[in-house]
Amino acid sequence: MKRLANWLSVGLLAALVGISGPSVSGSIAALAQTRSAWDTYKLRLAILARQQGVRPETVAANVPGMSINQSAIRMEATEPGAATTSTGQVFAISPYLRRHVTASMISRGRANYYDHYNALRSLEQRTGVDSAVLMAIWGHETSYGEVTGNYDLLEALASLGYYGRRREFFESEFIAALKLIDQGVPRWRLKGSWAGATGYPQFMPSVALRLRADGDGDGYANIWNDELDGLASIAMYLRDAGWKANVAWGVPVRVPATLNRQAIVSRVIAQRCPQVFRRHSRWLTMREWRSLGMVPLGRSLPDTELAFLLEPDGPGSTAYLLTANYRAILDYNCSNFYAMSVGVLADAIARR
Ligand SMILES: [Ca+2]
Repeated sequence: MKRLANWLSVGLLAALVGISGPSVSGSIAALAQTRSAWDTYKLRLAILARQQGVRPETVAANVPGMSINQSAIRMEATEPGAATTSTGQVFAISPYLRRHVTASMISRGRANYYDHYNALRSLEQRTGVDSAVLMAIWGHETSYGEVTGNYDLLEALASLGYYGRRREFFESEFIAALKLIDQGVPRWRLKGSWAGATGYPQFMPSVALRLRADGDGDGYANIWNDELDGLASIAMYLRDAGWKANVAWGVPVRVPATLNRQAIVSRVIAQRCPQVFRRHSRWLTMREWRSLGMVPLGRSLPDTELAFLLEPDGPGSTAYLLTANYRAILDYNCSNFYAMSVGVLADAIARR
């Protein structure tokens, strides 16, 4: 307590009363000489938080006592960035599917699906989002609520901001986490992955602030231990990402040997994770795909529906025509393997 009071008296006070500008820079500089760099960084976070409207009580109760989380920093340091994996090499999807669409994932997904069947139906009516896909995302993100992460979110995010490789991103997520506390979420509940994804949907704090939803109608959007709230929040995310009601995420297709792949190359360069989108063909209607000789296997899509081709393992292996809803799943986690695996698991869960 003495340490906290001391800390507050020196620097955090400036943040609490909302001072900014040269006087604060001066106090940071003074702190840097007398205190650890971590203490100085916490002062920076406190000031940023106050500037962005976090309540002073929230800052005072949560920021000064934070410890650095070396484990989160190690994880971030060894994480291959999405951009650096862009080698053009095609990895086979089947081993990934074998790991992620296991018999256990399917049977536990089905059990959850039928446990919540009525609630999921009504959620589907309200949002238009396929509830088997919600279940499959919940399964992929947390193994149906079993693994939601034990990192203290504030400490993990602050440590990653301190480490600095993606400082701006982690600082804004740190402040969003403080805002969740402002909204009444207890600090102890803010646990998650080393990178700051939290709760059943594994939302980053800024996404939790914006999109968490109340699925069971009790007035609270508790994504941490209410399954229906978690599922409803995933539905909100997908709807926000452009989900179209009553359209399948995609269909497996047989590709004719005559297909001219050069003629269907997409010329759009995606802003976000271009190496993922580079593998998608351009959009054509299902009628156009059929006229090129594509044969949907199993269910189909309406003639007027737009779809693009993905051959995850290259020509000659299983191919898929994928819709806007596949893109919504990609928005959740920008990896073709992830989105394919969610789709395949969803189909297995819903199969009667
Ligand atoms: Ca609720």
